[in-house]
Amino acid sequence: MKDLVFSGIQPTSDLHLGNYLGALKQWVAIQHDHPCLFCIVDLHAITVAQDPKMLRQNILGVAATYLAAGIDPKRSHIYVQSEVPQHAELAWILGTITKLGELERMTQFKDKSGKQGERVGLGLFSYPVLMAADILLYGSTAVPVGQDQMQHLELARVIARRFNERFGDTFAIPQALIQKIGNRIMSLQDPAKKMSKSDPMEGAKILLRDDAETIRKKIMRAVTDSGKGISYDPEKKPAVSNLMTLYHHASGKTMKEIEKEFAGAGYGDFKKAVADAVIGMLGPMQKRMLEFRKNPAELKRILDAGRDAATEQAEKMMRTVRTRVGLGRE
Ligand code: AQP
Repeated sequence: MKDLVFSGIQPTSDLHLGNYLGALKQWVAIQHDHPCLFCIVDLHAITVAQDPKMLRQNILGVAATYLAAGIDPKRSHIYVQSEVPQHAELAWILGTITKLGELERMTQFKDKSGKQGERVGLGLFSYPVLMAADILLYGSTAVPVGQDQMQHLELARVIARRFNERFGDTFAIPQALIQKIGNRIMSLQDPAKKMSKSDPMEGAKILLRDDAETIRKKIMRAVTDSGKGISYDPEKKPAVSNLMTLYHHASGKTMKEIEKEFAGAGYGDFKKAVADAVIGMLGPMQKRMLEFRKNPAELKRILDAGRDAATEQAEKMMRTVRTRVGLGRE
């Protein structure tokens, strides 16, 4: 049987190149061989304070980005998480079998709660339980993720097994789909940190909507490593290796080919080539993004259809879950 694929992105702001290379690009390829659900995870987004008006705009922006990147709504369902309330219902149930210690170990919680201090909410703590619910609700067996989400996916597997042992075989155990190169695109200003939507440093990330001039400026100003030479070594040359990863994805060339192409070249020439390639890769997508944003009726039709299809599948699973757990009445 073909794997059912589930994945999602938080509409916390405009998406960046890390989201594209670590998630969207993979999704576009996968959808040709697998049934897919691609969610805009707005319930996850509110685990960090959001401006309500901006959140609504970002939801539509992310939907338009999915489509512009090449997600085909005839093949895959695109929908908004909060419009399928079964996600939150299952998260509550799974929360009752998740241990506090398991959640305390999550690095994303430690990172994000550190930034929020006393204001840190319960939602941020239980974020991985909602993510487990997202995946298990549809019996998804394959979840494309970047490196940063691997720990959460591992916890989803633990929770699924625990539920199955306690209440009978209900959930498929999901596997991560992780690509070799590009699963962790790093900040252009600090190659020790991943490129992240919430990074306040503008130059750290390339937004998918950045114009050619902005992309060029950000890449030309990207930090490089000490020493010379363009060689792929994420340990010793993390900044250059990160730029090589962008070039690899944008040009389709292997790391060996890139090293050969720039043998003896300086960082300046290399960065120019990276900028040209990234601009070339994003250009057509940006045009499509604008077209979808200008056509709200089409966007609405796609999201409505996605919501209806997802709800039907989710409710089927929830009927089984409620019965197994003994909730409600017969
Ligand atoms: N830097 C990255 N490199 C590769 N993949 C990445 N992803 C995110 N950053 C990178 C992948 O994008 C998908 C969606 O992520 P998300 O928006 O749900 O949450 P996130 O991982 O927390 O993304 P950000 O950009 O860092 O957002 P903020 O700053 O809001 O937390 C996931 O598949 C993720 O792996």
